[in-house]
Amino acid sequence: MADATVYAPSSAFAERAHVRGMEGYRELYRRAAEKPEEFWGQLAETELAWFQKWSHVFEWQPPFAKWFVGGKINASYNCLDRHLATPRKNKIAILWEGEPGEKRRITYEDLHRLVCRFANVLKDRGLKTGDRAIVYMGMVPELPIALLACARLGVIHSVVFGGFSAEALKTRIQDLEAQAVITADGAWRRGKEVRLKDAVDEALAECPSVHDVIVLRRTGETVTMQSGRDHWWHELEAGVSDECPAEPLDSEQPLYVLYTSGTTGKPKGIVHTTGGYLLQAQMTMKWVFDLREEDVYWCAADIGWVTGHSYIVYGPLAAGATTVIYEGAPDFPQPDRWWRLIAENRVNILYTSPTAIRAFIRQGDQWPNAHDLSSLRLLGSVGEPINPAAWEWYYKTIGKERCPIVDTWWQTETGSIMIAPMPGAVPLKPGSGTLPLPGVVADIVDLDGKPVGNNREGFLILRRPWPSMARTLWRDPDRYRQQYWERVPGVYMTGDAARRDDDGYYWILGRVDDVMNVSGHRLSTMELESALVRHPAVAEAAVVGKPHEITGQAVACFVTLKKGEWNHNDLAEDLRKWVAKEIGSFAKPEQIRFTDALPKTRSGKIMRRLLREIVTSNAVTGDVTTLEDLSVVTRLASQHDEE
Ligand code: 7RM
Repeated sequence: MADATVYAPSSAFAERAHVRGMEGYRELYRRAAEKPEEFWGQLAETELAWFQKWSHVFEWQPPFAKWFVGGKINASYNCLDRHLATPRKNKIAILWEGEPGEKRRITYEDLHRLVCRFANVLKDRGLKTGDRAIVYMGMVPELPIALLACARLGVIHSVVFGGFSAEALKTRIQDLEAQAVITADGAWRRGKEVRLKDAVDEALAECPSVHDVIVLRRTGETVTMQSGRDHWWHELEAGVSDECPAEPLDSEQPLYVLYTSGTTGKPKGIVHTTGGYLLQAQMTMKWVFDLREEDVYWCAADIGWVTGHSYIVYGPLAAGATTVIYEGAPDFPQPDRWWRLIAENRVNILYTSPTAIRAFIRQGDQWPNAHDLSSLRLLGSVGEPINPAAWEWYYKTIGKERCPIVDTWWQTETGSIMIAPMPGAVPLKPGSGTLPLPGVVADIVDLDGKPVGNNREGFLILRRPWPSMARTLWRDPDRYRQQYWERVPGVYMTGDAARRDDDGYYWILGRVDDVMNVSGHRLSTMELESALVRHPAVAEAAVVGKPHEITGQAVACFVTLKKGEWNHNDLAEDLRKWVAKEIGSFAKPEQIRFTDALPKTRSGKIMRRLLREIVTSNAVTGDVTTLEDLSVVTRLASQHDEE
């Protein structure tokens, strides 16, 4: 992998970039490494607006960090108010398109007014600093409006992705002991209504902490409203003022809690605070997306995931960008919806996931090819390692070989991008997140915490605390310590396996539990999957280890195919040989199963844990609340019975 093709920044791109050439990158990196407090302190001063300056930049009682201690700040103020005194006042902040086709263009001034009004609604319901509000909505402008209104008052928000079930919603409301739920009657997805309010009603049967439910009318379908508890957004908003001053909050005031699945059934409530989070979200917008004032920027994630928090809402708005939000499915009404949206709005930056890219590849090039994508100048990838075939397709078919691809490695816990190229500075290698950003001190270690050096696989760790790091797990500091900081004392354990090449580039191999050992050979699921999807018949593949008497583990593959007529028996044999050829005969799959879909989380990550259970015991026992479509698992398990 180390000698993969290298794509240096074009001179046209580099000339206009914020950070130019490797010298530009190295200089920033060196300054952050040598004097981190000075580096971040200076940026906080010049890049953010504070009500009161901090007394010191950083306090570290491992593993608990504080940034900009004593400083007073407000995230909503930084995303809105401070832009109103500049030419950004009339710039489009949110460019929204509903799935049925409605368009809304909301300027910074409009957004400020809408946020103030909704903050007044929250105030009228008695919500105050430190209270918790669950936000369970589709991708409508009122979702970021709700977040920014909470942030204005210091109400801690927790977005629950609109695709989660009532059960998953309930456990999150209970864990957070939320006082309020902000929701909608429903959301549009592939032409059908997702019945959000029904799910809220079901969840709330066992959530005594909730005293208010605020319901946006989006789909207009009938819902039940419980009197005293449930209120329509538009009715509460009717009488309120357009003015609502932003509260000067402590820099360490929790901004949000976002639940993410861990290794146990109980989701972890990742806590992010205000000053440090906002600073690093905003800085990475500039460094990684090379954001320019005139850009139309589109992060196509859902705001229910951390990517949406940092790179649809807080990062872009703090940086004064135009951020695109699309409500619905990528293939509705046709598989060219995204490409149409890019062409019509002259989108300059597109940030999406490998899983979305592979789905587009499967649909065929005719869909993007029918549209003018020449406005694009930068592409981004996030969520999982991007396999070279998907990278090449994204680069050629979408970027027309003009646009750098920034492969961004980070986690819910890190709050912002940690490893990614600065596109005007760092040459790309497909499949690598390249180099750590300023302030990020990464390394690869063995189980004893000893650095493994270059070209060896090991655990990816981060040695130094950074401003946007998670501060703790909601009401569970012990689990926070154990999970991330104890396996190798004093360093942050990411849970990912990785390798660094001789150029210092990081290659993420996937979660630690996605790495298998076959006959003493370490094999990453990523390497195998990547080999499989290079085969012309394969659309997507998921690989897991299956316990094996002799080799320790054997390779089991789940494969979805491109459209066409295939003989499954011949193809399975063909794929076995293919893998043997691509990687080596030790990697030859023992089992290949064809399926019409893979079990994925709602953010598109393949749930290999479930596949492991299926190949091991043919039953699924663990937590499946993060799964998008449960029937996939049922079909896979019953398919085995027939064999
Ligand atoms: C942003 C996000 C985090 C996990 C992480 C990795 C994987 C994310 C990349 C990646 C390889 C990437 N947050 N991951 N980005 N692996 N290359 N560019 O996804 O908390 O939901 O997931 O996702 O395993 O630990 S997350």
